Amino acid sequence: MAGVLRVHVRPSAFVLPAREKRSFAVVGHDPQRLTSTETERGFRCEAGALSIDLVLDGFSFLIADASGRTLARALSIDGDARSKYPTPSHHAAVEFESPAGDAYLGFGEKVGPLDKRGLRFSFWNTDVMPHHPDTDPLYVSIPFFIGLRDGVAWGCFLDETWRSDIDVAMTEPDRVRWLSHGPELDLYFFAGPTIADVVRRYVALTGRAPLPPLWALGVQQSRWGYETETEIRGVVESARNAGFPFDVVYLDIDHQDAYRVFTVDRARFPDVAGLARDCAATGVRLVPIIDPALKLEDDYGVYRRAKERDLLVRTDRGDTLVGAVWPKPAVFPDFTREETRTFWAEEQRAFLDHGFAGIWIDMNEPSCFSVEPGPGDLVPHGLELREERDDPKTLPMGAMHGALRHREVHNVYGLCMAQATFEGLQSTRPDARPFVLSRAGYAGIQRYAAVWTGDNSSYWSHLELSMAMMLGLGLSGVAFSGVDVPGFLGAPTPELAARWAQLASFQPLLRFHSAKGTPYKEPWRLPEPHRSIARAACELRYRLLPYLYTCFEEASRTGLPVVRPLAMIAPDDREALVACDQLLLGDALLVAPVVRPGRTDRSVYLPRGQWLQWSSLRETTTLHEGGRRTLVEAPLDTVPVFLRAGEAVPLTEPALHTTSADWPSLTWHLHLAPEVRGALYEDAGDGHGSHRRTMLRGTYDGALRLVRTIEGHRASPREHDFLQLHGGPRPARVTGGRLLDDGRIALSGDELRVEW
Ligand code: MIG
Repeated sequence: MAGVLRVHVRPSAFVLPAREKRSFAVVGHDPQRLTSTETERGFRCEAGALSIDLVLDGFSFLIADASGRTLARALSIDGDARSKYPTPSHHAAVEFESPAGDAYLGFGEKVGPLDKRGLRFSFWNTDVMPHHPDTDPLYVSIPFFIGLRDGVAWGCFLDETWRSDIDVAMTEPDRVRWLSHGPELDLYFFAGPTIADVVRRYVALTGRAPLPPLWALGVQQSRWGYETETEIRGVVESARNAGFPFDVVYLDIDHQDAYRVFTVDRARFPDVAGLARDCAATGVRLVPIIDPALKLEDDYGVYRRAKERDLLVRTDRGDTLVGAVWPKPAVFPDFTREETRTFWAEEQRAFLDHGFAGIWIDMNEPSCFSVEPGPGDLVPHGLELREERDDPKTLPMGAMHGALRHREVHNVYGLCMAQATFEGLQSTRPDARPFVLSRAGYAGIQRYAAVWTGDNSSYWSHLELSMAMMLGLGLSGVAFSGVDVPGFLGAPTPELAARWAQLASFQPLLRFHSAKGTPYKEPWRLPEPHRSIARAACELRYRLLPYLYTCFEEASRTGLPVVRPLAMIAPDDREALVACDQLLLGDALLVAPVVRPGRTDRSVYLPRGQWLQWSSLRETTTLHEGGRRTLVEAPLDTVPVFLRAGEAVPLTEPALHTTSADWPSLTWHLHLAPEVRGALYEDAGDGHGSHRRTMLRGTYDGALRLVRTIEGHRASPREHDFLQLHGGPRPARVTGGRLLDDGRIALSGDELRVEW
């Protein structure tokens, strides 16, 4: 692929024989033709937009782009391998030069600010509850980062599923050191020059996210645990009675019969199919949780069949590994094998017949509370398998997935389970788009699932942190992400819950979720005025869906994230880089929610250009010149939002739930500027049928000339789109449309001219 260069190094090749590489992440690498020439100290290879200069004494290399600009300089590669029973121990590391001022973004699901310089992280999927603003590692591992030097971006992906540790100029201020616990380094470098270029290339390599069904972008309601069918009916009824729009209710582990996955407890849920039907009648879908571990019990069919077909993870000795999670004792399907994924899809098929719309997968790091008879005993002669870096909450490092050790495939267990779940949904219902929500993942997880950031807490600090986390995920290919609103653990004040709902309406995945033992956190249970504020936030979400859905369609085509850091439009602006308590939604909207208690104003950094204040998407008010900080009013019922100059954002009317993405009513909100543009993608909201893409393009120089082009064969359900102009006086004359009393223009043709 042009602009992508793979460097595969085996520093310990003299000890370990080469194995054929099986990548779990890479789906789209077509190697470029390399031309190589000798240089004084080594040789130089050129491929597409990138070149690499290798220095052979001591081994280092330099990556440059087509214009000769140095992107990365690897100062050293080192490695070590020793044979040690039962697996050899090894490591391989690369060290990059890191001049002061270089920034590092991405890294998948990580805490901390957007720029991770000065921090240190590990890639090792981990179930942590509770986690804190400095907890690392968490559930998802995406060993990828974007380097930023003087506004020019490059990318680096270490496609190693082993644990790896990266020191981002923390220990040594001018070095980035990345150490994998595997024997080799399979590195991909990506050319910029923009952040978007790097993300697009990374996503082309690791796979695009499919467009989710529209309903998955609606409000989702969850709690561990709604324990009975009656309770779920009550949830739906009280939400509807309180006028709260929503699309999804989740069933957490309490729906299962004694924690046997793919079963339903008949005493507490006597008629799930009936429940699903009744929910559907009010526009609500059911999404149950599925954990990977199977209860070891001979009369449990799923276990029996998995065992008979030899699909379970084994111990080092070769017998079935037995652990304990919610089901005790429990065994673990080996999702790294295709036959296990096929088996899973078959088991899931019957379960889906209850009328479930999607699947939520949890505990797939995998989480394992304890192992029988104890990891130390798994190895004969008292040899210890546990290592210093061992993780007590997962499988033993030496456990076997086919011929591979757990320590090598641990990080892809969740990805492979997501693949099984996704492909199962796809084969069961070829006419529907799958929706899978996963807790764990590895690079490429976007192909199969949305990701939520696990067990956060109802703290203001977690509300603030959620933005940098979603931004990091988005830059790492995961556009569809969300955090539990208003925090899984703990008890939010009504103020925190209201503020959280305000940010959440702009989150790619909007799910209310809370933990057993915490107070009920459904937004309609809030006292006034917080309840109305939360309801307004949910309504805003439904108004926003035409724009949001268009952003998702773009993400599925290009890989660009839905929520984006300011750095994407202002890569050489330090202030924009550090402002990660605010975000961009697509190209057009900047959202700066209040994330501190008691505040009724908000300091916002606006990048260069003009921004029209459009708080809570109500009226547009002040026009702000960017490139500086501004203090704006943000009383409790207000979330500061800004519309970027020249952008047109399509909105619809609030609704109680989604239906299709053929919006019955649609208004474009355009911020007048010399060049204007807007986009809208519409289709049935699910399935693989026809679509219609509307593009607005135009100029404004006292008069506005706007051209609308439509692509795709889908007919529009509307007679008119409306256009609302912002940032100018009331128009005097309109051709190609009709000026209405409320100041909007009903568009009648594909060419519009407005004069003042
Ligand atoms: O050990 O299924 O992160 O969202 O509600 C806890 C119960 C297991 C952890 C998930 C959380 C879910 C909970 N699960």
